[in-house]
Amino acid sequence: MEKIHDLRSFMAVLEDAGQLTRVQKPVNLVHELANVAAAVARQDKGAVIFTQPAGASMPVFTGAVASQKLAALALDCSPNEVSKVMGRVLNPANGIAPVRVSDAAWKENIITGDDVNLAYLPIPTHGQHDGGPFITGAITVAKDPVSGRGNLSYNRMQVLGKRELGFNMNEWRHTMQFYKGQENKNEPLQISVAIGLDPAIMIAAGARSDDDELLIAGAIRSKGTPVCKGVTVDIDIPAEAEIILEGYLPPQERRAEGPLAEFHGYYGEPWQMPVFHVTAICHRNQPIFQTIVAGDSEHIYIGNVLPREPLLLEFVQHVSSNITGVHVPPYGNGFVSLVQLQKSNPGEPKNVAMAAFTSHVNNKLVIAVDPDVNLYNPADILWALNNRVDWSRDIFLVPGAQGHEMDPVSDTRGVQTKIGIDATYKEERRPYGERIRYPDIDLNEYLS
Ligand SMILES: Cc1cc2nc3c(=O)[nH]c(=O)nc-3n(C[C@H](O)[C@H](O)[C@H](O)COP(=O)(O)O)c2cc1C
Ligand SMILES: [Mn+2]
Repeated sequence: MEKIHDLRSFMAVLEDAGQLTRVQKPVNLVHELANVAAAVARQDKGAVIFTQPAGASMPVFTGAVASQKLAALALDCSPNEVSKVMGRVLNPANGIAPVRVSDAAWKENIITGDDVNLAYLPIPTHGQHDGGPFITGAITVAKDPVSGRGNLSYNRMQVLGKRELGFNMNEWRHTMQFYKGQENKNEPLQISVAIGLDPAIMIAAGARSDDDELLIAGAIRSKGTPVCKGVTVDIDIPAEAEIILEGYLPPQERRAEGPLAEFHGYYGEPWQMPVFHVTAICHRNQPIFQTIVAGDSEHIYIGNVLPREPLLLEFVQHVSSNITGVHVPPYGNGFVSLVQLQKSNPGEPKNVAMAAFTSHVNNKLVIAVDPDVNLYNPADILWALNNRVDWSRDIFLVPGAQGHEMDPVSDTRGVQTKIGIDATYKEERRPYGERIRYPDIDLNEYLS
């Protein structure tokens, strides 16, 4: 298999694996592109390249990491090894620092000054009630003006003008801390934005590290990410990106941006946010634009599934040596954790569920299942809930616990009730034999 080092080599890997859907039809960037991309993800047809969206100057790629299969291809492992590999690469001891190089692929085309115009980029309007076109599949590459360390993050950016983007960042983000430090000195924060990337960088940016998240991308590829200094900013930027935006966030400036489809499955509210003034657009020849369909599976995979599963595994293994798998399912919006175990004691699944809760504040529903239940198949999880749970004996509620403030059922401070469910088979109650199984068949052997 070709080694992945940029978006193009990843697309070649996807193509070989039959995991790249090509859409030649000139879809509209407003709603239609996102609708098609979300349908492709739902039907498990891999990532998508829109070769010629209507009126666009370049193709648009999306769905890089929208399923377990795709995450496995991105990480060069098998689907059931994903959480183990993430555990290895998120361990700070395994980080590999970026490597400075003198030239970058994206320096092939440099647009600066008055020539900068965001209309040049095919920025989609994704959801029906989104406030307008948003850059959602880009990585902010920033530098701490105090320590000089780098940082990766996702920040949705709404087009507000020819060279201005609303720049969303929550209070506790590293990039916000850098910005606040500059604002206190009445100085701007320089930033760069990389679009069209090796999925190692996309996955790394979804994690939060106290060090530069590019060390995680290095760990994924067992090789330091090549980085190159910007044209108008003093930041080390991944050299093999398709497109780079450079610019700054001036102090004391806020504008409304939003709403946008949020991770919990509703539209959010407009926020008052800093403004990104773009000073340069650079790109490779024949660039590929990349986007993420907000509120859909790729968003949850990168933000919740991949960065959280290693800690979930560590926490449940602390109370049980019988764990056979864990999964944070993307359809659970990051509120659900599944744990699979070969229990040796009737009380063990509930202890495992209690441990799972403590792995992340967002956990609201934890389900413990047996090894014969497929963690990646929602229908199998529902089968276990229906056929192995007595609702008064096998669940426990934790009222008044802390969850995510944006969880639609918690109060505005995130206070909510959590529920743990032992969905394992209780042999002592009523004996059953084996589950019905019609084994998987390669239909290519039967259909022609
Ligand atoms: C697709 C996606 C979009 C996101 N959008 C935003 C956003 O608009 N604002 C924000 O503050 N965090 C957003 N996040 C979360 C952060 O980017 C992410 O948690 C990151 O680790 C923050 O890193 P930092 O603390 O190093 O800045 C998003 C995450 C994902 C996966
Ligand atoms: Mn960080």
